[in-house]
Amino acid sequence: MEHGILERLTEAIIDRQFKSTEGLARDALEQGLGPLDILNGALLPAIDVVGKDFKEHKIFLPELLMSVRAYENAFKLIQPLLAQGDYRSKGKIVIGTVAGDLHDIGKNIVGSLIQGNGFEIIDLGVDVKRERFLQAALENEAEVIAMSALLTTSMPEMKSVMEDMEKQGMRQKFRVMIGGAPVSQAYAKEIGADGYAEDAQEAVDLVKELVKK
Ligand code: B1M
Repeated sequence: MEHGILERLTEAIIDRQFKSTEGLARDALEQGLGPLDILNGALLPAIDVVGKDFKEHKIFLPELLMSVRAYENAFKLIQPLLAQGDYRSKGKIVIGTVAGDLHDIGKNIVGSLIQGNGFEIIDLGVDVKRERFLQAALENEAEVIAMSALLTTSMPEMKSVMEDMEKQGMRQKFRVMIGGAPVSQAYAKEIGADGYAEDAQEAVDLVKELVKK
């Protein structure tokens, strides 16, 4: 199996070559690599590097945005493949990034993998106002509300959604799961969520558990 292609794709994302990354991802697929090989072998390691460079002020927001665009050009090619799976819906999941937060790379991976495992995803996008989660879950008769947050400043929105559910007497109607870099199991417990997942695979396992209950 050709490994050079994953390294080239990783470097292209880090080097902000957003015009070449879709083609490189296509080449990787044509060489027989699977969507998860590409995600775990190139896309996520590249975001890790640019994330560290951003934190250490080696790159600034415009450069970070260009790397994200390079990532997205490759991800949009593999996303439908990640989401392919058993289409008899095992349950409906409403997912979104909480209000005040525009980060969606992790949320999109989590949503795609959950969908690929046979669940129906209702993706509300980013900066989702708190009332929208509950409204969408009711409209779609969803089993689970899944919230993502990447900012310490947006995390408290998760608690507000829980409080709104309580106030409206809807807490028992839906299972709630949360995730994102600053979120933790302890925080899930603190706000009364039903579960926390550290990464996309854990999120899939958690959804399966929650829907069983
Ligand atoms: Co921003 N950003 N960002 N950013 N950004 C972080 C999060 C930060 C840690 C960087 C830093 O300073 N070191 C920092 C937050 C600090 C904090 O609050 N503690 C930060 C900041 C400060 C900001 C801005 C304020 C910067 C500014 O404007 N000065 C601004 C805020 C904008 C806003 O949201 N209102 C901002 C903007 C941006 C971009 C737009 C440039 C871009 C986002 C683009 C996009 O998402 N479309 C961006 C990026 C890319 C990052 C970093 C570099 C990477 C995040 C990422 O996508 N990681 C990030 C630093 C870092 O994490 N190293 C950073 C890859 C992704 C696969 O991981 O999202 O953690 P993650 O998802 C994982 C798990 O967390 C989990 O599974 C996923 C897959 O394994 N998971 C779930 C996620 N959601 C889940 C939900 C679940 C279960 C699991 O169930 C529901």
